[in-house]
Amino acid sequence: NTNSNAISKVSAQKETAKHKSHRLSNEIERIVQDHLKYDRENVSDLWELIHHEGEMKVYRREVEENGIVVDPLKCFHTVKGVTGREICHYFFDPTYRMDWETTLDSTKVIETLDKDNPDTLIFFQLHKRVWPSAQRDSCFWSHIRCVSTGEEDQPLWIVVNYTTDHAQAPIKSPFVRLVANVALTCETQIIEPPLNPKDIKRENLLCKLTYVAFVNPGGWAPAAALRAIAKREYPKFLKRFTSYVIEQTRDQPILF
Ligand code: H13
Repeated sequence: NTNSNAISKVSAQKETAKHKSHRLSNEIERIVQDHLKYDRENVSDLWELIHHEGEMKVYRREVEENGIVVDPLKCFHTVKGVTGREICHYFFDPTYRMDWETTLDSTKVIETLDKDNPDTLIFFQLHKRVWPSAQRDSCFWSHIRCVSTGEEDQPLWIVVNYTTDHAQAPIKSPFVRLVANVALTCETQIIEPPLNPKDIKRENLLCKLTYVAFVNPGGWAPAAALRAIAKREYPKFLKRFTSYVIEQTRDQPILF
């Protein structure tokens, strides 16, 4: 299967770390480092808790730019029985996208930046018209990465989705282009670690997930409706997506 092939390639690269650079390398580096630096920080009192359900907390700041709602969103969640790598894998890989996404009409990979190291894909997506006003589309690079921390610790896994232009995805009316900077960061914790790491079971896994989204609707849309949609859809996405990953990995060997 081409997909698991791509995954093993991404992980193999984590050992050698000899990546070819390409036209987006510098931008990706800068955006990924920004997310690694800030996303896991706790929220200040400028953030409003808009949804709290079990371990899930969804915060937002109400921000408008020229009358357009661009509310930053930040979510913390804890998921049992899965690793950060597994969560990031299911979020990044297009094979599974339509299984858990409920806000898309379609998704398409229009470029793989480095075929020897498929850690960066360019997506073109058509969003469902849950958006009031015109239908939205998006074109973004999506990058997955494993970041080593201390010797003892499990590595962090991160996926960043960031709007980009592409010749194969021109902006065509009546569609309005969404502009986004989204990151999913995951940290695996081993609870009550058995003496032998080989004995780690899914019940010993806890994954700390942070999801940050800066989305500009790209054109005017009614503020109240947009905020109501965001309040409903982000928690729904987090629940559905994390349940999906738990379901998919349940009887699979643990992917660290
Ligand atoms: O992150 C999510 N999905 C990604 C994979 O399909 C794509 C996403 C992205 C969105 C827009 C542009 C580029 C990338 O990262 C899950 C998204 C859940 C969305 C819930 C809908 C909320 C509507 C909020 C409206 C605010 C303007």
